[in-house]
Amino acid sequence: MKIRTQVGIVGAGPAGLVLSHLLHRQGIHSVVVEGRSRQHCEQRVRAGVLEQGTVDLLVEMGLGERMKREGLIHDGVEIRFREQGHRIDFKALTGRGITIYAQQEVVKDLIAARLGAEGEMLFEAEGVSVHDFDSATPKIRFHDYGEPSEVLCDFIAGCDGFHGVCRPSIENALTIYERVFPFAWLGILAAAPPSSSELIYCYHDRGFALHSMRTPEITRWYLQCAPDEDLTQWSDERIWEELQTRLATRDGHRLTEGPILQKGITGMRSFVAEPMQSGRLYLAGDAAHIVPPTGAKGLNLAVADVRVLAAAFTEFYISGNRELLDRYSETCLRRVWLVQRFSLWMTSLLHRIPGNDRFEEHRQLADLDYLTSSRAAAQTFAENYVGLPMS
Ligand code: RFL
Ligand code: PHB
Repeated sequence: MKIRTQVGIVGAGPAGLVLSHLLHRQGIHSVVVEGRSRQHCEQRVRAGVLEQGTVDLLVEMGLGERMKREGLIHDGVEIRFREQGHRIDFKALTGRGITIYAQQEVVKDLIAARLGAEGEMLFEAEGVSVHDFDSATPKIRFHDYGEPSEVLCDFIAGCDGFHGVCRPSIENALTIYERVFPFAWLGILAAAPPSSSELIYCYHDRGFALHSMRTPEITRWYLQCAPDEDLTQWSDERIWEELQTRLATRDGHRLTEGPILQKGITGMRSFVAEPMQSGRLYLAGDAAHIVPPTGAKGLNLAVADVRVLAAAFTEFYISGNRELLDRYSETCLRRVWLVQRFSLWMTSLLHRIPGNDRFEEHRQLADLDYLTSSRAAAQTFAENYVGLPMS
């Protein structure tokens, strides 16, 4: 099988799907090649926090209907430490808020929209590889249910996440900046209503904890743990006990518990590949950069990349002008590093860092004290959390 398209996209995560749909709306043809099944892509439990800019773009793309109905709008978050909560009021500080809507729901909406527009998506592609991106006809090769197949394109968008094949294919052209953290997150989904109307980021002697949610019936929780934590050692009872301990408040308020539906461990890493392009191959989203999840930025950053990339492809196909394409990496990396900075700051503010001495702990508590008592500090935090403007 041979397919000809304008933009060949590897990966049907948020980056690949948003790009494909943005291009479609500009009359640019694309084909998405995805290694996993549609069902797998639609059920992967990951992000939950959408910045206002991400929501606005999805609405503009005609994808807002279910998100507006089912998404939960939050005007602030709580920062909890020393058993006391402090609210940061995003609305008052920035005029903006965040929306809680699960990543897999965004992916479901995007796949439905692509299918509705007769978009070509090839799921369960095996042995995907990318070729000839230094020539005018790059190719994506794979096996489609056993049949050797090829997508011939003008450009390739590598939207295949951190473990994909696109970034390694241009490894020699890249400089890698990386930091791996000596802790991880144990995340659960529980059939229990939220214990508070907003997210709670909590610093505790025993480690970081986070209260989040998906719907009025489903909560999402995270606990700082060791990177090599053995999940089998974490019974449901132990998880709830640990959450109750770390999130305890002076007034004795208890969290609402419920059956645990899903458990997983997420490693923590900061990673940037520079530049985000080589020849006619462009990297976007987790394929190019990873942030630790503390700032809730990964998906939002992936969407910001492909917004820039779609505009650059549009400019090229309208006028033949490659200026925006040539500047793609430079344009994206400015935001990438600003978001790296914020995610790293939030991570080091809220986690127990192995090896830290008492001095460092006091400094961390002073940082938290300042954040929750100074309007200027809270405003800086809020401005970054709700999302920096798209420049
Ligand atoms: P994805 O979502 O990883 O999609 C990549 C797609 O490429 C496919 N693929 C391949 N296809 C073909 N051939 C190959 N060789 C391939 N290799 C991979 C994969 O199957 C997949 O379908 O990358 P993308 O699109 O760049 O999107 C990035 C986001 O998924 C990620 O940044 C976020 O989930 C990060 N993240 C969060 N981001 C937020 O903005 N807000 C949050 O609240 C938030 N919370 C989180 C998170 C990530 C987490 N984990 C599990 C890492 C919470 C967690 C726990
Ligand atoms: C989530 O709801 O999954 C979530 C919320 C906030 C974060 C990370 C993940 O910082």
